[in-house]
Amino acid sequence: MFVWFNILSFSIVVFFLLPLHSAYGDVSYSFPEEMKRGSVIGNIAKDLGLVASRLSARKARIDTEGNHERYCDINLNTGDLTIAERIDRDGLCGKKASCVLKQELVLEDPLELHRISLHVQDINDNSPQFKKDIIKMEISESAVKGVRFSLDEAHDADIGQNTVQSYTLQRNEHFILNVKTKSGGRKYSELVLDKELDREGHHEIKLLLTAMDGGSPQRSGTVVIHVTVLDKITLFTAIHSFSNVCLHCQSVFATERDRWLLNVFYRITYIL
Ligand SMILES: [Ca+2]
Ligand SMILES: [Ca+2]
Ligand SMILES: [Ca+2]
Repeated sequence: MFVWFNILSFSIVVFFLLPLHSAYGDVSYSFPEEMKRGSVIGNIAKDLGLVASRLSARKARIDTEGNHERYCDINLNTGDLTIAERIDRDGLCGKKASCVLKQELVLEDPLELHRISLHVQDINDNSPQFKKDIIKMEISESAVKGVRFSLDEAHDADIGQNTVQSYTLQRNEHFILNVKTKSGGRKYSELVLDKELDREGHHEIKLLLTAMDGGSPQRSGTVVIHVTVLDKITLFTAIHSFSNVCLHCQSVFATERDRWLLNVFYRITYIL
């Protein structure tokens, strides 16, 4: 009698506790972000071995874990799991390598719970962007070949190959581009002086810098680099130390053909 009583007690405990505390099975789906509302992710009734025609009678519904948004819905006639809300991986998971949303399938009669994991894959729906439309730089014409200038990094809300992979610089006479990678894999670029500047040749240079991602189709973003070429400090100093060699100075200014320096020269002449 003692043995039978214990077996009976155990059976009662199991019968009442199992449906309340345990999910019968979990299911997961992997699909791209930004699918249209109503798109079918999979057939959850089939995947869990449920009879689709009984879903309505069993009051099947999708629930969220905690206070999260309900991202999917169930078609009670077919058992299809469908998209209920826009799923933007970039906004929901940022730079995380994996983006998993948790939902639940609840059947009320009899009570049955199944956890659903939605693995959201990144698509290339963002272009690289620079913080500003223009990068302003001032470089002296005394800068030597090989000198480097760091440029602002472009950002892209996507991940992996869909984020910034390379930069290109518009072809020009004076600068080349050096692309570098930070420890986390982020890419940025440097402007490298390849041929020395001459203010009298060009006192302003405009270059187009393009950042590209590695997605398909590829997306890009641009910024204008505006370089102002500054005069050599030595010439500027020469004007200030101007004393009794005015004719010599005139020849220097004439050779330089520099409008700004000539203005200074005329002013000094007037004082004299
Ligand atoms: Ca997105
Ligand atoms: Ca992108
Ligand atoms: Ca994306």
